[in-house]
Amino acid sequence: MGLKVYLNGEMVEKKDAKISVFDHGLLYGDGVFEGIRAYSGRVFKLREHLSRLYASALAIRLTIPMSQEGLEKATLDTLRENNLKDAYIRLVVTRGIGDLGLDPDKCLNPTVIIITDKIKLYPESFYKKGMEVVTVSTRRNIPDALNPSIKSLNYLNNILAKIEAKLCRAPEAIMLNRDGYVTECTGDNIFIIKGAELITPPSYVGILNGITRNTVMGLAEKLGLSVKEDIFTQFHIYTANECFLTGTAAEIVPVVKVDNRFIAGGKPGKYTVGLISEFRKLRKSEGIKI
Ligand code: PXG
Repeated sequence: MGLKVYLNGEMVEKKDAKISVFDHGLLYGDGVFEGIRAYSGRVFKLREHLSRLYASALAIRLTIPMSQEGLEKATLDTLRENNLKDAYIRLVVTRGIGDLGLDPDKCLNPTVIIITDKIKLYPESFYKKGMEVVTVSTRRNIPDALNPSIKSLNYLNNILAKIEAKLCRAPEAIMLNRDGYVTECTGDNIFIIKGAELITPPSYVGILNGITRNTVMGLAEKLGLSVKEDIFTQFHIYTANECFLTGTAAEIVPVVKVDNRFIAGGKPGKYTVGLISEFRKLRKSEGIKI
């Protein structure tokens, strides 16, 4: 039996998990999503991800046609159906099927999708040796137009930045906001360490409030770091003692090269290494049981 996908209340075979070409998720990127991980039979920060999904939906005036508890159960059921203990989970809610016009009121039923699959991990060398990132010319969406706090299906801003980074042979892009302040990467939040201070851009510069970001801010205090949300520029990255990215897929990845300059001595720093090890302990012990 192949992989099953939850689609509007039913478990369907992967090959039959299809949606209409009139779905506004496809036609306009009108919808919201979440990426979640399960480790050793527990779904990490499931409730936090569900709350963010409902907040994103509320912000775009999309009513998810089931309760948060109902969607939590459907997520766990999908994992059980596929017998997955370590997984990547993708929740997607679109405006649903409408006509070719923009009008969301023509879409009567939102489409609800839960995909669970085996995880693709980043190469272990990223965690041991650190990765390279570049600052790109594509600016992060301005919050007044499309707030980056909304995890919407409109990821073109991030994709354009990713394309630029890859053209520079770097796997990730640092995106600045309109004013030139560092915001985040295309699918990860960014942190720098100066002395014993951990600094990450505040929400108002225009970022997704990462769940891994919040987790790491909590762990940092345990390691004796003081944690500050503050605006900073590329200068502060180039001169930082350490730098790393956080995200559900990436977890915590050290950054050792930025815009072709080695930073932080070209090696993952001691606090970053400590945070990675604390995070790996946490992900095993926490989470909702499948
Ligand atoms: N910023 C952006 C723009 C993101 O999309 C994060 C930060 C990190 O947030 P969390 O809550 O995951 O710590 C994200 C989330 C993927 C993938 O499969 C990852 C994200 C988005 C889309 C795809 O790698 N990251």
